[in-house]
Amino acid sequence: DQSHLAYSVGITLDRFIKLKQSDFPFASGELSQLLRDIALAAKIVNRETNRAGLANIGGAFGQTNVQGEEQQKLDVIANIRFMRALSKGGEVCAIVSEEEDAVVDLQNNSGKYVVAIDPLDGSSNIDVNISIGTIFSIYRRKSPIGSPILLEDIMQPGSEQVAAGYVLYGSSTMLVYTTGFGVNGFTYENSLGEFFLSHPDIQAPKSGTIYSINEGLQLEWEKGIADFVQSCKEMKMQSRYIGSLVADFHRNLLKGGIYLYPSTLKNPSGKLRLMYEANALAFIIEQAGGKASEGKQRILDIQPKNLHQRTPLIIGSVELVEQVERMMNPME
Ligand code: AHM
Ligand code: MG
Repeated sequence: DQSHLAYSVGITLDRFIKLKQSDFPFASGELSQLLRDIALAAKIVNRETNRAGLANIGGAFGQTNVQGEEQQKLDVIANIRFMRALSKGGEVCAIVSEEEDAVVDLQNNSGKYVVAIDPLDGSSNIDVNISIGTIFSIYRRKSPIGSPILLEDIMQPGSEQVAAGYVLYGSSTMLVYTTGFGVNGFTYENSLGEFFLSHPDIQAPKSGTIYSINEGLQLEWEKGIADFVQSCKEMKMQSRYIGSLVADFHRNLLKGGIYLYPSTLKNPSGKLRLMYEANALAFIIEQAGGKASEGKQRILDIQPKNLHQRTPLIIGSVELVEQVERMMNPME
């Protein structure tokens, strides 16, 4: 088994990034450094996540602990850690984060990259010890280096991503990323403090038997979605839904399946955010041979209009996503 071999040979994330640096058209090392900055913040968040129960940092934001220090929720801590890593690193000029209302302009005009990030997704799972994740997208700025950032640097469609990835804080912690040359996964080895290549060149199965959707919202779905889920049941597929996007996505990526967060009556654009949830996973699934759609359109082709805009997300094995698209658009 190839992945086991790579693991036992021990290719660390740092070494892998270095080996792959020549893949980049502008191989000056900044993107490599940026990926390493993200990996470092991920290690810190992993540590905080692991001791969340012990350190009593799973509690509500705003409370103070016995030392009188402000107690912070883990998603706030994660945001601070990633913000710090990205701003100290020097490669980034602006950040869009789920935890920040506005664009964070780092006032670093020499930074080449813009990062969109959900520092800790699946927040409802934090307090109950279920997998959570970090999701990130990296774009090259459009405006000239050395000048102040412009709106066009920020509002780029997902097709412009130069790299994207996620960290899954699960039964193991993993970092999975792409720079547009396939998808590779790394597993964190706690005692060594390193990510090791464990899942080289991940390929999404063309089809699968898993479907993941919040069925509690069934009465709010449009007909195509309801028809698809009914067909999953008729085929006796497996229903699996953690309610933690990274974890649901990761399982389906490896095993074959589909994740859906469709439009509902209450939320016509669904729940998930285009810029820091959907786009990164869409880039990854396409790089792995799968597909991501909002029903009609490719996720990566959506031109964002505002930072926190939502999009329906149908993502996973190519044959299953295409089946949903056909059921949602029966006249075409
Ligand atoms: P969050 O950004 O507030 O954590 O919400 C995103 C999460 C995803 O991880 C998950 O897939 C989805 O919300 C679950 O939503 P629901 O509880 O409506 O099924
Ligand atoms: Mg989120």
